[in-house]
Amino acid sequence: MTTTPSLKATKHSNTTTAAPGFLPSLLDRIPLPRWAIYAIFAAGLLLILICLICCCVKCCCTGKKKKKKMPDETINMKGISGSTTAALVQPDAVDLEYGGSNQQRGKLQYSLEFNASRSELSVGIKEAAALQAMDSGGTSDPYVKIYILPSKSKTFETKVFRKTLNPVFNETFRYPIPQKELIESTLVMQVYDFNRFSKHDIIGEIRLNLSTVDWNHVIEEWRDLSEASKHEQEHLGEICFSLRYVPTSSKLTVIILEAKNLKKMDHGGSSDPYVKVQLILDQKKWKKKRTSVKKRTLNPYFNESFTFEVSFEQIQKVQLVISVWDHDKMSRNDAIGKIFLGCMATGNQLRHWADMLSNPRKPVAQWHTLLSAEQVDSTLALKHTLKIPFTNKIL
Ligand SMILES: *[C@@H]1O[C@H](CO)[C@@H](O)[C@H](O)[C@H]1NC(C)=O
Ligand SMILES: *[C@@H]1O[C@H](CO)[C@@H](O)[C@H](O)[C@H]1NC(C)=O
Ligand SMILES: *[C@@H]1O[C@H](CO)[C@@H](O)[C@H](O)[C@H]1NC(C)=O
Ligand SMILES: *[C@@H]1O[C@H](CO)[C@@H](O)[C@H](O)[C@H]1NC(C)=O
Ligand SMILES: [Ca+2]
Ligand SMILES: [Ca+2]
Repeated sequence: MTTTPSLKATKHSNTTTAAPGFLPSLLDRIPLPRWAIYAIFAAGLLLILICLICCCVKCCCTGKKKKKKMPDETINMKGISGSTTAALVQPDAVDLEYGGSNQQRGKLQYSLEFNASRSELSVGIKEAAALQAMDSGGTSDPYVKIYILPSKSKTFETKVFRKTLNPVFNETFRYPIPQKELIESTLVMQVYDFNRFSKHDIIGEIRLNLSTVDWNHVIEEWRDLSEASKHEQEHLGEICFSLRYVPTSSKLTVIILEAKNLKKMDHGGSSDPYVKVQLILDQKKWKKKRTSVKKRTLNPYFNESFTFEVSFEQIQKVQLVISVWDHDKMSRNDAIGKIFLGCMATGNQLRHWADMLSNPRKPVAQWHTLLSAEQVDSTLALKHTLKIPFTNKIL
């Protein structure tokens, strides 16, 4: 222990004595004692050493940080682009706080254009972002329903996007409407969450007073979804049925399973429902069958099966119309609600039809929300009248 300082001291003295004449003469001219100069020199070296160490440590640390950060960033990017929603689903502390403090429904980007010479309104449903999660997995299966009030005659639906909160719909719908009527109308765009085995949940909606829109320009904008107004949604009920198509035997089988929450049509606060299954081919009523009547219930269970002969060529053109009616002994039967399926259908109805076609021989069951009979009839009529301009556009 005691030997080491003496050794150091001798080494020091050796180096100083061995130094050439120039350095000592320089040191002599500095008005400080030698030991002080050495101390300053040593301190300088130490400072440089500390700086070097610091730099090394900093480099290593930021390197590690960068490596750690990279995956985070890629996850965030994926979440934003919407290709993987898993990142958004992770119950992050920040997300939970955000969701809890204000109920974010999300926002929708749409476009509006009115062609006065054609008397045609084009509604573009572009995309939605940061939609509220409605399913247990922390996602939704969004689609958009579009209609115009007060006529409420034509309802369009976009395709359903599975398990995403940022769907890119990119669909355009055209309404033939005179300008006079247009400026007295309200456009309603509602975002729903699709559920195969239960009622579809509304995420939010946008109502646009079309009298306040500047029609000289094409409008394209984002807007936050607001809560759907309950009073105006006429609830007609839901129906569940399964579809099965066997191409080899040309057999289309429709099983009417059940309906629920049907609208009350009778004075007693109930209805006597039955279901009509109808096929339309080349705009003509082609085939028709119906279930038995279930007395005084709003949630009837049918489980009745109907089979039709439909060739593979006909299945591409046929339209299946399912309607629920209230039976009345004393007066005319009233339609409660209606929907149609086929290659010209949209939204959930088209999805069900496509599922049936892509799963030959397998029964595919799905719930559907009933629409008003007038609405469906006019949509069917509209499809026919618009068929020619649509094909022209594609060509
Ligand atoms: C409106 O439609 C007509 C007829 O199809 C077309 O010639 C015209 O370019 C359209 N106008 C606008 C502003 O898109
Ligand atoms: C949206 O549709 C248009 C026309 O079909 C197409 O040109 C465009 O690439 C689509 N955009 C996206 C983001 O899919
Ligand atoms: C739409 O806006 C106009 C002008 O602000 C107003 O007179 C009209 O009542 C509004 N219509 C609806 C349905 O809110
Ligand atoms: C529905 O009908 C089918 C065929 O008639 C029968 O096999 C099935 O058990 C019925 N299901 C229920 C739940 O009643
Ligand atoms: Ca869902
Ligand atoms: Ca009745």
